[in-house]
Amino acid sequence: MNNGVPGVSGYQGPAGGWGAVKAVAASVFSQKAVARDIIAMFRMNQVKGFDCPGCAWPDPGHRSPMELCENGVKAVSWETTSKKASVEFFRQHTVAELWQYSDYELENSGRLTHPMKYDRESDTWQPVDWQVAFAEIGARLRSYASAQQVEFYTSGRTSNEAAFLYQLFAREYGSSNFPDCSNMCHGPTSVGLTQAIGLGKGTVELADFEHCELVICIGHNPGTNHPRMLSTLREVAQRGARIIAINPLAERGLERFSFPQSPTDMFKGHFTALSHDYYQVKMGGDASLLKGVMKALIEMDEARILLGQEPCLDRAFLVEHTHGYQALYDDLHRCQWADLEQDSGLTRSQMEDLAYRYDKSNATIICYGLGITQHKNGTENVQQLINLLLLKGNIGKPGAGICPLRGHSNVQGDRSVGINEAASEDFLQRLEARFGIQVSRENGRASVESIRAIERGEAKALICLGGNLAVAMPQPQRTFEAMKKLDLQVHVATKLNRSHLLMAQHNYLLPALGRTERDIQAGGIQSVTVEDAMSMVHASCGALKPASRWLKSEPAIVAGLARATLPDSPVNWEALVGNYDLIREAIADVIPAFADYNARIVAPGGFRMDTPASRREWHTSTGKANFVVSQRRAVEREQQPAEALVLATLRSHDQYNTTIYGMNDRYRGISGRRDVAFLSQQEADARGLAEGDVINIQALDESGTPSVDRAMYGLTVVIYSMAAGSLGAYLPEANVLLSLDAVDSQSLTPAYKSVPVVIAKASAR
Ligand SMILES: Nc1nc2c(c(=O)[nH]1)N[C@H]1C(S)=C(S)[C@@H](COP(=O)(O)OP(=O)(O)OC[C@H]3O[C@@H](n4cnc5c(=O)[nH]c(N)nc54)[C@H](O)[C@@H]3O)O[C@H]1N2
Ligand SMILES: Nc1nc2c(c(=O)[nH]1)N[C@H]1C(S)=C(S)[C@@H](COP(=O)(O)OP(=O)(O)OC[C@H]3O[C@@H](n4cnc5c(=O)[nH]c(N)nc54)[C@H](O)[C@@H]3O)O[C@H]1N2
Ligand SMILES: [Mo]
Repeated sequence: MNNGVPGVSGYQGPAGGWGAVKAVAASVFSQKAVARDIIAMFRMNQVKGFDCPGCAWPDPGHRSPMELCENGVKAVSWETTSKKASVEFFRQHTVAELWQYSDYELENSGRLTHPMKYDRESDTWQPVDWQVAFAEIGARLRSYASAQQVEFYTSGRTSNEAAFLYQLFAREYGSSNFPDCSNMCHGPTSVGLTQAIGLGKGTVELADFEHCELVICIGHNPGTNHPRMLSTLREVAQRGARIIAINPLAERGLERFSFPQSPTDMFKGHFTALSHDYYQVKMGGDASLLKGVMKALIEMDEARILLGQEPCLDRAFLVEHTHGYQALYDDLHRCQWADLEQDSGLTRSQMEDLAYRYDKSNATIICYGLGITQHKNGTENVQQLINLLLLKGNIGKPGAGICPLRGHSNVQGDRSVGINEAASEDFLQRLEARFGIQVSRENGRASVESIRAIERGEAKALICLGGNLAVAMPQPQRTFEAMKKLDLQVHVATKLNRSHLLMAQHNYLLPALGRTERDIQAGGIQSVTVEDAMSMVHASCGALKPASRWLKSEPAIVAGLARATLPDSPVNWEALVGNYDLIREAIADVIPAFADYNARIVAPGGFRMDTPASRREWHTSTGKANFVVSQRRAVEREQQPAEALVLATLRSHDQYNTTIYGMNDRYRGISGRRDVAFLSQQEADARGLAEGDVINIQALDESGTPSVDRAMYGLTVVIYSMAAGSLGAYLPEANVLLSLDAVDSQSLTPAYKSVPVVIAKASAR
């Protein structure tokens, strides 16, 4: 609705459609990337091209002539931009000046072109020779009392080859600290699925979507974050299978979709209705909702048995393949409907409807994202999804299974090749044997622990292979201050961001080739490999001329750092970087799942990593798939005052994590601004608020007391179709409301989607 509030107009169209085409053109135009982009787009996600840096959704086997999507184009045009953050640019702007730029302006200054070193006296970044930078960083790294004082961060765009070399370097040096962006999104997936089914990844492949009868989309927003998934959902819907969405917000990408590559959709205004049922669960209410659905399913099962009808549960599967059913049954029996209703914000009859729909399907896929994982009970949430699937034997059969929607395009691959702060003994032994080195057996630190160690002064140095760690973490008030205490900070990056402006004693900014760019080493042109969210590993080969002749590839930068830090290293870093086939051979030697790596990536589409749970092989403590009982009621509502809301931090349609492409959020009807808070009509009415009113938000501490420090001022209320009890605001701006101590107790993933807050109308200004 348009209430005359500037930039808030609502959105009536389907996802995709002409809006997507217009946004594509605008993005390419604003980055002045036209000619280069056209070639790049055609190569993206085509058999011989490069992998789209946008998201981890897999490529269809049957490729459309141009497998691209709006947000993939934004990611590519943002990388292939002709804008440059050149030596001249840095000469003209002090770091203090750059700090005043918005996150959008920082990245919009363009590609980094030259290795830089911070000069404190002039407060500027100054060019430095690569070899000098390597030698100085190496000398500093050798100067620390313990290698465990150094943190090695990875952001998930890094290829398997770069990530493998990176962890090899860090481990040979003596560190096991691998904070990783997966700690911030799918930590609960790695931990929860491993305990439950013995595989920390999804079990489905793309072909399963051709056979499923029901897809449940819970806690993810594919229209923005995995737009190519909409074509898959469209096919599912057109084939007559059902799609159920569970999300506090009405997200357009889950409701209806007009396929930009279908002439009928585009010219006749057709769209496909995607979800058939939409359940607006309260933020943080999923575990209770899922318990309610399971309770209803079991009650229905018992009634059917009494009536001599076909039961709901797959008993043969339960007996042969699962462990812990009785404990789950007892727990569900004890649960009170009133509690489940209060915590989930849905009625008993809605949960029963869901159970009924679920029961009718013979093959169900559950897709989920950060709405499930980024909570204090994220791991338990993931396990409730598995419980639900197990009850009807929905794992390890065609058209069924669990499908976590991973984040960065290679976040899953980075984990597979050894970015792991608690690596297995088997892996470490093989690594030692292969390279003739010795590595630490100490468990290292994940992201939140790294920041805390930096804050305490225990960690002295931070190396970042990509990303924007300081901005991506909760509570910048603490994180930013911590970073400035470091002795050494090294950022390997393509674009300037705020993490690069938090000055330690010694700072280096090393520019890397992007995925679209040609990578030529001693052995000729190189390709890298990545693993998508469905465990398919495939090659990616950049074709474009690099943004500057000073750029180095990530593997070359890692090898340069390693050689300078470890002059006596027995690893032949130079040979590995000269020919990435040799890196892949080494990966195959160390990790059996990568056997015949080089041969297998030649096949069109690559190969699938082994996923034992998909064939009902359970590598768990019990040898079976484990039911896990969720122990807590909804996230801490009891301790909080009645007027508290649960805030989730949201991505707009125009951003990639901390990279802000533009100020619009088209599918939520917002244009030209980001200073908004989404609220339901019901909560607004209860507080006497109307759309356009300006509010302040205060986070609540554990005891329910409003925090003075964790507060945000002057946000404009947008009335949105969303669950009561919930509030939405954009990341990273709303990170000031988060706490570095509010994390999932098992995986330590920050609770970015459940911050207890109170709101108040701002006094007239
Ligand atoms: N264009 C684009 N693509 C991206 C990214 C990007 O920023 N931009 N980021 C990439 C990365 S790193 C990741 S991890 C993925 C993230 O992809 P998603 O998992 O889709 O992440 P989010 O956009 O944070 O939002 C998740 C959804 O969860 C809902 N939600 C919030 N709280 C709850 C809750 O308590 N319960 C339920 N059921 N739902 C809830 C929100 O309304 C929102 O629709 O996308 C990747 N792809
Ligand atoms: N409040 C809140 N905070 C969140 C989240 C949330 O939902 N809510 N989500 C979290 C999630 S899921 C994630 S994954 C993290 C993201 O955390 P990060 O991965 O650390 O952050 P990004 O914003 O993806 O990183 C962007 C930077 O990566 C660099 N870059 C881009 N491409 C390349 C490349 O090819 N090579 C190299 N070396 N560098 C490159 C550029 O310099 C760019 O500035 O944020 C987390 N933060
Ligand atoms: Mo992520």
